[in-house]
Amino acid sequence: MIEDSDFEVIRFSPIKLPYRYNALEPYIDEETMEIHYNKHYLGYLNKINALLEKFDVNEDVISLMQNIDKYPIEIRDNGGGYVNHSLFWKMLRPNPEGVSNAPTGLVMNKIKQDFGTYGQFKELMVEASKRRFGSGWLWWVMNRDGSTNILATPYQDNPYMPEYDCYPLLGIDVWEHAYYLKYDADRTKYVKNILNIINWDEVKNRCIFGNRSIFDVRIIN
Ligand code: MN3
Repeated sequence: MIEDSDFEVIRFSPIKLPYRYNALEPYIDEETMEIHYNKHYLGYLNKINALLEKFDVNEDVISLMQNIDKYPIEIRDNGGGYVNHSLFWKMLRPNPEGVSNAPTGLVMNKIKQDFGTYGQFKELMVEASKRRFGSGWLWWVMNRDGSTNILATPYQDNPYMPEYDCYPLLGIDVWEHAYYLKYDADRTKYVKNILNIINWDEVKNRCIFGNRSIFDVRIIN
């Protein structure tokens, strides 16, 4: 039985970065990672914890996202920021030698089924990232019927929120703070490059869990 790590791990406490700040080079530089983790991520975490106390919120993290319309916008922004980055750190892995990082097995089969080829999947990711004007996130998501598609959300919105109502398989931060030190304004180059460090094992686990029971869990919850 595969546990859904979103429920097990994300409880408004910091996810430890599963690699060193410089481990994602040459694709993401050390300074960007250090600022992104300590300033941005821990900033969202501190703010959401203060807001939960202020508004006396007692929901678990995922329920909070699913019911986000009941809460003030600061909870949406900081709670979303906390959840999205907690997922994001685990979706990356080092690839210092720059070896080929195409998905395999179950993930590749799902991509072929829904997008034709991995090349087309990558193209659609890049296109969606261009259409997201301003800050946001790029996602590969699973719908309730098991189909998947690419989604770009504004600010710190995420697929759990009711207007999207789907399950995140892969998420990529496309805020400028995620890439501008190394890529300047070239979001396209950043998105193409980050595909070299996607942790497809993590994505595979999410595919299996999403496929099996995420929506049942959500209903019970
Ligand atoms: Mn960010």
